[in-house]
Amino acid sequence: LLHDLKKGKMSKLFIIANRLPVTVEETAEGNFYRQSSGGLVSAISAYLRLEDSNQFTKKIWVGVSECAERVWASAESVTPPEYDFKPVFVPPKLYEHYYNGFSNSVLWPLFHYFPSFADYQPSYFEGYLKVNAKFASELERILDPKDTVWIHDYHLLPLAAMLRKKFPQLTIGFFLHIPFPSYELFRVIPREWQHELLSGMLGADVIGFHTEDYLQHFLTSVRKVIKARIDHRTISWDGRDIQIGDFPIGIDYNKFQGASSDHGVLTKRSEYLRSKLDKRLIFSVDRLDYSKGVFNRLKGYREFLVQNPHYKEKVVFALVIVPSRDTISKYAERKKLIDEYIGNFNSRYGNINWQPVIYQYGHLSFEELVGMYTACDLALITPLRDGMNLVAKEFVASRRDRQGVLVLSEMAGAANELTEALLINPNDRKEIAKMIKIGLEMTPDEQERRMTAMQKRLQEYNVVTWAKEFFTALARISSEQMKKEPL
Ligand code: GDG
Repeated sequence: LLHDLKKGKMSKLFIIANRLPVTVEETAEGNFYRQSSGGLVSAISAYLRLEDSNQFTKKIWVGVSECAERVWASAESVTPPEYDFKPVFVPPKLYEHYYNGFSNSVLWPLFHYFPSFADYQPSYFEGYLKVNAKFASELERILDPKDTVWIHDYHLLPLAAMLRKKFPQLTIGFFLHIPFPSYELFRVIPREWQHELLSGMLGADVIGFHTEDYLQHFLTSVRKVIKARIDHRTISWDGRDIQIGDFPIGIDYNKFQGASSDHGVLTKRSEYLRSKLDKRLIFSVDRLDYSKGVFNRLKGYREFLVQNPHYKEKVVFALVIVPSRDTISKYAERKKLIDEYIGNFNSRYGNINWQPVIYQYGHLSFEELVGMYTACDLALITPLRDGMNLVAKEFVASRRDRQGVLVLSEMAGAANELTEALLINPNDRKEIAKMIKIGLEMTPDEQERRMTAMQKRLQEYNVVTWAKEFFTALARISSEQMKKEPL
């Protein structure tokens, strides 16, 4: 009790992520906040809307603003948000080095096992540290030592240690949304940087990963690079104990189950069902990213058509690619290659009446997304590497009819939980082809059996369970830490 009193119950929660969950839209009527989408934003906003997060006196999301300070200041809120925003303004050149540079041209490719795509420019790393220091100095002005800070993702690996220096008592959690790679990959980063990144993460009290494998890889790197003492899931470093845990991120299950009977979703669903006529429908949606395995997917589908010519004109593959990071050359090049590949595919395998691939390069509205999840016969999700993959979980949660088949790459974190999916190796196009056929021919009873098992798991371990488990671990360690301090 004394420790509770000492810490006080009036704690604010700071969510710290690269981007804010809103963008400011400039219109003739004025500037308005608009909610943005993406894996991290969907998960954290779902938690912040819930009762459980009201244990904090205030909830503040801190992230880089996509617009200039002047535009931000002139924006009006359309719907009152459940939490506050604290924008961090970063000059464009510096942001370029931090975001397109170190975050997405070093850490992202390396952590997704694309070492040849990494570009180790010292200026990128300098920019990365500078932006992290900028976050730290902005936070120092508004933080109280009894607050709780939850830092997210690979853009902010050094931040926990920067904050720890200023606030030794602060409760800090860190969660990594992408894989942590094997030490053999991590060690290719210049040694000094390795040390800075790992010791940066160790500034937190709890460090969370999606899977046990990522956690083990991290421990190996800490053992080799930092030489800290490790006892099972506790690291002792710099006079403190740090807890490591696997917390597979969940989704807002009820939102997706409920959405399948929304008027807007049902309208979209019937539109899609009408336009596919008597054809079977395969669906996929992801950001334009080399880690998502779009070519492997298309090659697997082509193999399926070659091996099963009687499916020609009886199946269509709706492939949606959402623009992402298009100012990075590796991403822009990929867009061109995909366009060409699909053009060739359709002209060689299709005819005047039928296109085997329907391709959209653009964002779907929520109604279109769930309309597609519920109209398709099969979701084809084939990343080469993926921290978790929320699309797979959302597809399963949307299927109130308990029909539909999920073909999922075993390289996605989600494969650990969605074991009733048809799991494939994304490099094995013959296996992809085989599973498409098995999936399209699966009996309704078998589809229902698999869907029911997966839905039960997703309903039990949803986004709230995920956040609660993380906060429970954080509360436990911060109270233990406090017991050690003199009263
Ligand atoms: C990172 C990790 C990890 C996508 N397209 C549209 C749309 N989305 C929404 C989906 C889903 C989210 O964006 C994508 O989440 P993913 O998990 O599939 O992928 P990343 O963006 O790479 O997320 C990933 C995640 O963080 C969470 O930890 O699972 O491994 O890479 O929610 O629904 N939403 C709408 N239209 C679209 O066109 N409305």
